[in-house]
Amino acid sequence: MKAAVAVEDKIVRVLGEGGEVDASKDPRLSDRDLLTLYRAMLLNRMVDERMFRLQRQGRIAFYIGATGEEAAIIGAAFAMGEKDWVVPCYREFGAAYVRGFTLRDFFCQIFGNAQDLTKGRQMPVHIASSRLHVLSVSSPVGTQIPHAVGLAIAAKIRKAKEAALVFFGDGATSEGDFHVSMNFAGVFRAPCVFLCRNNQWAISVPRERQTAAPSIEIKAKAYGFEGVLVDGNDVLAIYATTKKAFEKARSGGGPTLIEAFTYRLGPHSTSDDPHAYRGEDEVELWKKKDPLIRFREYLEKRKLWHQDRETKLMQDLNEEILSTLKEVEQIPPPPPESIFEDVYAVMPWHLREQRDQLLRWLEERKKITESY
Ligand SMILES: Cc1ncc(C[n+]2csc(CCOP(=O)(O)OP(=O)(O)O)c2C)c(N)n1
Ligand SMILES: [Mg+2]
Repeated sequence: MKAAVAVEDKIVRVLGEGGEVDASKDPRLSDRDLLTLYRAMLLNRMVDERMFRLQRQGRIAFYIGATGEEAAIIGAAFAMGEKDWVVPCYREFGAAYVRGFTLRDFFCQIFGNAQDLTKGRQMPVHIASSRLHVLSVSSPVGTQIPHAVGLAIAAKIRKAKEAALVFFGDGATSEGDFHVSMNFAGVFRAPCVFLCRNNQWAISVPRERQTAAPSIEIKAKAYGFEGVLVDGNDVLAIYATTKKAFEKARSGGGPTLIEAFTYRLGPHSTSDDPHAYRGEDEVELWKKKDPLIRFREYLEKRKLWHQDRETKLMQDLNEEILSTLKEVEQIPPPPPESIFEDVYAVMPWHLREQRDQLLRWLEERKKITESY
């Protein structure tokens, strides 16, 4: 209970739970930007639903989504500049999407096919794009945090006006990587924005078991910089806070820790059944705070949205998802010999030998199968 009181006292919020706006904190995005944000959030939600179904049908191996956390992910990425870096955990497809990572690229990666930018060498959902300044997804908890600080320090050395945004969960704050990164960033004033998606759970471990502190953002104080607690289901509050943190980082003001107070509405991943460790009543309570509903209510109040537009957008997105899937599912896997590429600029003799051996074996196997 104590933690809940502390949260309500300091939380940054622009949109009330009924979608009413606090005009003094409104970041005043254009109508077009508001609708872009809503579209991205809804797409993210619908992709999650479709991918869970595909995994249950055995068409993909694994999926991990962002349901309930779309505002924290998409709102933060929307506040970045083109040259800034996003260093994702594993729920941040939406962040990559608003930077230009396409649905098609995402699906190619999940299927690990010949057009997957990561060439079928990564687990599903582990996207990366050097062109869009999206670092490779890190699954080992917290390992991406030092990478982000490194990027930020490198930008500072180059005197580039770039900053890094790193996403991680509440569970990651128990890792050493979190603490050394925060300390280093504080001492060297790294232009880095730390965004902790406090979704209340680290698989089956509740937030209370990660820290005895009343909040996560409070930890920034010990490292000598600012921490901000934000309503993670309020896309405008996340956008405004992240934008401010970026402006500060780029102008030499150092890092910020943003705690996005939110909730994972779905299972941890397709490999998880949350009924084993949390009650439905808690989930029902958070469903009422769904970031998509709150944002839609705001858009309706601004006369930018209504039920007909919602129905039409859902139909359009569904068609886009299904037609992209249909096309991507036809693409063959990468050629097996591609596993020997990309490590050396010039392939050394022993890899050439192994590659040729594999090709000969594949050719023989083909002949045997054809003779049946
Ligand atoms: C070092 C390490 N330990 C354990 C795991 C298994 N694991 C994967 S995700 C996860 C929970 C992470 O929780 P949190 O940081 O809160 O992120 P969330 O999944 O809630 O977004 C764990 C324990 C891992 N991937 N890496
Ligand atoms: Mg978590």
